[in-house]
Amino acid sequence: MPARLPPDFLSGVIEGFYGPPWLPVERKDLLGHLVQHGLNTYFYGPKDDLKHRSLWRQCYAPEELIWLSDFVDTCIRHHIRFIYALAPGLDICYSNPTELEVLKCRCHQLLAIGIKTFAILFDDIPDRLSFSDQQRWPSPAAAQAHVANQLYAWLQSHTRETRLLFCPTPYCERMVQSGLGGPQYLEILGRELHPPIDIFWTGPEIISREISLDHIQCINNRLRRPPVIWDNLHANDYDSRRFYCGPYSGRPLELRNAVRGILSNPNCEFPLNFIPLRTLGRYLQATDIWDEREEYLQAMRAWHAYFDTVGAPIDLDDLVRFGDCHYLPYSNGLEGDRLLTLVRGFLAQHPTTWGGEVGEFLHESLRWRTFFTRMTELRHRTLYHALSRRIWDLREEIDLLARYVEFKSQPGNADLPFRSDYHLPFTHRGGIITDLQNILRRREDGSLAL
Ligand code: GDL
Repeated sequence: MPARLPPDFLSGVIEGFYGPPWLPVERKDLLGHLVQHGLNTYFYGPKDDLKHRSLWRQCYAPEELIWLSDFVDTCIRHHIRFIYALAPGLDICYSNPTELEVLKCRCHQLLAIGIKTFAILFDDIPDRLSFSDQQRWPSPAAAQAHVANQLYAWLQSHTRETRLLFCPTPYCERMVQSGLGGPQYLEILGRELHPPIDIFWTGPEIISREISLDHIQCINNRLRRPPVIWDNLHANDYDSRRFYCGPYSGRPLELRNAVRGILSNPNCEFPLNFIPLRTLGRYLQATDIWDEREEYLQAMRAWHAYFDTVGAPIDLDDLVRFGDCHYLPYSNGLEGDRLLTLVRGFLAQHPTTWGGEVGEFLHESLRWRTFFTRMTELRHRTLYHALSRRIWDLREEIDLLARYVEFKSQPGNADLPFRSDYHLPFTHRGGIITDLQNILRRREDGSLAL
């Protein structure tokens, strides 16, 4: 049976990451993808749009409203729900009534251009109330619920069709466990926030490998409503070396019926989100089986069409292998794992005992080299630019390993020190970030130590 999701189920994309917001032209492109993949929502909340967060009190100047208004119209034409998010939590004084008036004023301007759905976000903010707020509320949850309820009532008085979403300060289980937001945060919120207001939840973690049904049922009980999943599975703003093009995974199909929506906050680089969006759409429409690897391969076949070059064509298998090296936060794809196993396997042995795997690796490294050259010839330059750092990094490391293996394989070199003229100290893996990274090392049990 295909999933029968209620008409008000939210599915789509959150532009909610740190870093440069997407371009207006990319957002328009996104609408086509949303429609194509059967998704119905776009959420505007880029952390680094000043008027979304740091300058949340300031209305848009008329010239700034032009693109927004135009985009909202386009969303309406495509039957995509546009959600505008405000994040006042960095410095709001909950007990100052003027602050609520400012929020209303911001929404008033946005209502006037056709926006009906709003979100109020309290993520990534100080979790203690100021002295004056403490005189009025016992907890951040109570203060935040008060502001959101007031705003919701005001929005309702303007349009019955309004909807409000709320992002709590602890928005995953680990944050709750660590006491963020104070005792009983979720229970207070569940009790005090008007039931129709939706609450975002990212799962057990900020970046959740899995979100189980049991976990969501437990959250549902505490929030007294099913949450809307803010899914950071494909978000990459926390590590600029990585991006994720693996399939939507780690969420059972039953999850769809246990939540009020699933919205993905994906890679910062817009062109890298083809597979994340396609597989989310397919997951939401899937019948009783979700074969994530098969979905990935199908999606890769479709994405391959974007990889036309000015030279020789890019081989689909090579693209799959590259994608397997940029799969998901907690797992490589098959080919990524195979490469690691191959290289680690023979490098664990003394070079004089190396066998056929070395030849296999060197052959593969040549193939990688050709692939990297082909990628520089992509016609779709914004796609190439989004990939270029990752191509560069992978090329550097595979090339270094190949040089090492070639050197050590030469008679008499097995125990000699190896140096590469192309991977010199300071310019290869240089800089203070690398130096700092090398101070505390992660152990196998996840702890960090000197
Ligand atoms: C977060 C931020 C989000 C960011 C993501 C991944 C939420 C609710 N907030 O904590 O803006 O993109 O992690 O780094 O997820």
